[in-house]
Amino acid sequence: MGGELKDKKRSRLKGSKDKRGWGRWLEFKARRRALHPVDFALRKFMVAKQLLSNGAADQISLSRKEGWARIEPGTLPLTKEVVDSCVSLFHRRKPELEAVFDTRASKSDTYFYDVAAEQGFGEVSDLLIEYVTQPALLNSVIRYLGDFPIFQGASLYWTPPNSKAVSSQLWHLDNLDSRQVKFFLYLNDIDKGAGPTTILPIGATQEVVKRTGYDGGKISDEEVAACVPPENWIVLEGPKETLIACDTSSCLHFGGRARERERLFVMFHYSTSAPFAFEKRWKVPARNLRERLLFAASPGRH
Ligand SMILES: O=C(O)CCC(=O)C(=O)O
Ligand SMILES: [Fe+2]
Repeated sequence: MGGELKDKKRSRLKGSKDKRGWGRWLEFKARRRALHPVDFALRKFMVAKQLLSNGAADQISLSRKEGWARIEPGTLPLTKEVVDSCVSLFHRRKPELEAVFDTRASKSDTYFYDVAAEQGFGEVSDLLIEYVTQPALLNSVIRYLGDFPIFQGASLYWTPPNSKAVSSQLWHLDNLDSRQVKFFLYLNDIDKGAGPTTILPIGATQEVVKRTGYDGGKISDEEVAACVPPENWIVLEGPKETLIACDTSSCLHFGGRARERERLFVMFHYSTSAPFAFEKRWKVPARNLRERLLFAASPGRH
């Protein structure tokens, strides 16, 4: 039995041990920061400047204790505009997506599709940039991360009804960073039948990690339920225009078990700066220092 348990655990770990653990992260970040002193200083300056000049604009309260927040429709400026534009983009692209989806359907890891994967966000791009850089949103990210973040990108995810239980349809933690903020903006009403994202807050996650020895990869419903009963799982159902913020590196989560209806949402996320300083260069040219740091982009419009 011991061997069986070990094997099971090993298959879950898959070499992820090196990527986890606070000690390793702190060491890694300290090294990255030492390698990029100018970037580090600029980011510290921007945190202070951004929060001092725009503190009052905060509209999202993302607690470091819980690690997640629900932002109701009508709260954050530009939400409706982004939702309407992305829904139109989806409908324009849907005919070609269905063909792509058919060719991928036999692959077991396919249950959702990034509508912006090949052609980006097209004419919605400028609006989206405005949305993801607005102080009302950015300030909560800065406060949560304690750093001027790096924008890690945006996707427009379509989950057709499916009967799969693979990949991120299973409980897991993301391993992009020791801490990150991921947003899910709902483009349709997402109820149980549409496979809502389901999470555990930080405290409950830590309990599961402690009791199961989880150290990366996927973990079964049964293992999670043995620590936290399903009635305490947070099922993030919500109407169109709901915005969810979640630290998916610190909160166990899954989603996409859309058994009855399709699900459509925009996902965008921010990491701390240290692991990525100036290594990632977005196609978006920066108009100012804020965008340059946020997108780790080159200065200048062209
Ligand atoms: O499909 C979902 O709701 C969760 C996706 C996920 O695991 C992620 O974006 O990190
Ligand atoms: Fe995830």
